[in-house]
Amino acid sequence: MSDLHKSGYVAIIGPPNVGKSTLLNRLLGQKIAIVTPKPQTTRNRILGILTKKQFQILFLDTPGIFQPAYRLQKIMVETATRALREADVVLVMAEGNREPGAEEERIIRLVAKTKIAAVLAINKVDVVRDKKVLLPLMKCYSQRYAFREIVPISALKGDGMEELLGALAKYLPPGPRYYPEDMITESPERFIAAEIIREKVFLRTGEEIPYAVAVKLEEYKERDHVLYIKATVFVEKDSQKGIIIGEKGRKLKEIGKLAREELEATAGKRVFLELWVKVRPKWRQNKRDLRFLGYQSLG
Ligand SMILES: Nc1nc2c(ncn2[C@@H]2O[C@H](COP(=O)(O)OP(=O)(O)O)[C@@H](O)[C@H]2O)c(=O)[nH]1
Ligand SMILES: [Mg+2]
Repeated sequence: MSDLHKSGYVAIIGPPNVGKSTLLNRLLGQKIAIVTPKPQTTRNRILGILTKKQFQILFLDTPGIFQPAYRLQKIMVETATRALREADVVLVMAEGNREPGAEEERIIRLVAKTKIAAVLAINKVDVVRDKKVLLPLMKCYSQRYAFREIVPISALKGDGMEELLGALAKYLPPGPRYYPEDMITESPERFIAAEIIREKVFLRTGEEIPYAVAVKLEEYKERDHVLYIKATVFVEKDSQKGIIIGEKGRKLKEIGKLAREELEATAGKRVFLELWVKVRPKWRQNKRDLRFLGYQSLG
């Protein structure tokens, strides 16, 4: 390995729904983080490892940064700000069809406090009709903060990925690989399975339901090339339980089918999925419930 090899942590930071998880999956060429059109999909810190000849980037996908209202949201925002503080390079994400507002300002202030090298990616340029607006927007951001580089991208289409990686690699510290080159993430398969189920709940329910949902894996075992997965979908109220189960259990069946299909594709084997719905009042506020469901304040 040459002396030039670089490696380090890149925290992906931004407001909810800007495309952080989409970008992580795109860069890795594999889905390790769930993505939905709804804000606050990601709740944990997710490590994605990208190994190239000259560098290894340890991406930290994070929940969005926003004003938290309840304990789960506080843990989410804490998780993001902590990843930000621990990073070697910060990748701030913004949207191409949005002027910087209060959310963006708040994030810029947090980044400024750390003094860590920051690269700005302006995402979703595929939906920016008039590309002429990008230049003034980039200028506007550069006046607000000394970003080392500003790169327009489309995480969805894969545009600007090489430019972005080049920009990030420039500011990585020299160092050896931290992880084996064939490793993509540290997330256990069980975690990803629970996340896939949660993603399908997010996609198939509206209003407040997604935010009141947590998924806990009860069983994950392989027998005769078949994966048996049993999971509980937790909600806060009976009414939410009713909506998720649906008329004659149709909604839950639909969620289960979507999840099973993706789990089978990911695992490359048949999956037998059993889903249960349980009510746990106010779990989003309760410390013990949150810990039980895998949401823990990192300090
Ligand atoms: N048009 C467009 N949509 C995108 C792009 N990147 C992400 N999205 C969409 O934005 C929504 C939120 O994406 P997600 O990755 O979950 O955002 P996160 O909350 O920042 O992690 C999803 O519906 C994505 O499909 C992009 O480059 N272009
Ligand atoms: Mg996300």
